Amino acid sequence: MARRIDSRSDEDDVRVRASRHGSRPRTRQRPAHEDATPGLVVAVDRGRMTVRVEGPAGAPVDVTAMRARELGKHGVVVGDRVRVVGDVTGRTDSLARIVSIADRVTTLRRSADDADPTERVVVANADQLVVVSAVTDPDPSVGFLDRCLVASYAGGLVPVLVFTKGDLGSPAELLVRYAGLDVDAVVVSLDTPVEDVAARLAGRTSVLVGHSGVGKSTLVNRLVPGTNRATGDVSKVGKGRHTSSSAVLLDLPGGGQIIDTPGIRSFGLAHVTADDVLAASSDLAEAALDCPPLCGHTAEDPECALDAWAAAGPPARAERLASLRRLLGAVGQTDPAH
Ligand SMILES: Nc1nc2c(ncn2[C@@H]2O[C@H](COP(=O)(O)OP(=O)(O)OP(=O)(O)O)[C@@H](O)[C@H]2O)c(=O)[nH]1
Ligand SMILES: [Mg+2]
Repeated sequence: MARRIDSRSDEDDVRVRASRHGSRPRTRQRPAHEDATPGLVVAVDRGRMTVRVEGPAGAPVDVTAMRARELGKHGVVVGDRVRVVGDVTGRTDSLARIVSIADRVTTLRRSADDADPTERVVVANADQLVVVSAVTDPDPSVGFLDRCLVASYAGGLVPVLVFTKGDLGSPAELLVRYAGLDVDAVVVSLDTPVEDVAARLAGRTSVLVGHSGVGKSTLVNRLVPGTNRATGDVSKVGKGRHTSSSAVLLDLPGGGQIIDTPGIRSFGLAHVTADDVLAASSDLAEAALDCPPLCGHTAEDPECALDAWAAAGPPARAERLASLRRLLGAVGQTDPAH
């Protein structure tokens, strides 16, 4: 098939317009910014981004940047790989412009709440979602944990559960609840080392999510020595107080990166389907090919092929299916009470 190839370059595409100030060539498309500097968004704070670029000596330099108008409505989140132009020295009061955003490899999304089911991107390009829950203080919300796991599968991230405050209570009930899923779970407390967590984070980009006060920033401070993320008083949680107010990416000493995020109360899944979740498990996704169209894969779906899949294997399969169906119960919800 013949294809028309448009060989004009951006520079050819120039309109000349007379103005009060004389004629000035105007490009319809902006230059391609081939000389733009690549960088990684490590923080976003009210429209101002911190972009980490490689400085002249090869050392990382943090540059403050804004979105260029040509990005349109495309948002920029922590973890985005971008290109910046302008002042990339990182000097005080310098400002660069983000002119392009690379396609995201993974996208952790959540919908805000019932009144506003708009999808929000939490972070980009993370490969692991660390779902943090305290054993107690604040009390765990298993519904919330389930929804985080669903978002993780739907967004292409590998989930890990971290139960904090093991010094204040027993994690046994939580561990039993999630044993049927193929999810790694770690228990931490202030009086034990964080090596187990560090080992799971090495070489990966992980994002921490969880309710306010569960100990995300406390964990980050322990994992990245020299970091001083503010940590808060749990008694103030629930009164509109979040200790951390924006997401921040930090380098881990053992390689890899960790992203601390502000506590969230809910994890709406308005845009997730049962098949998005199943897609994360190749064996289940394959078994589900025999399901009728639009099968929701729940126990109430009469011809769901996953029942036959479970019956044909060892008892662990039935347990896994039951766990998965519990998670699927959260699919399609915007802002459940908990
Ligand atoms: N006893 C005990 N307290 C902990 C543990 N981890 C964190 N804390 C305390 O829990 C409180 C809240 O910790 P933060 O690290 O601020 O919690 P966060 O998840 O970052 O909260 P937000 O930033 O609001 O989302 C602080 O007082 C911590 O000292 C733990 O393992 N055991
Ligand atoms: Mg915090």
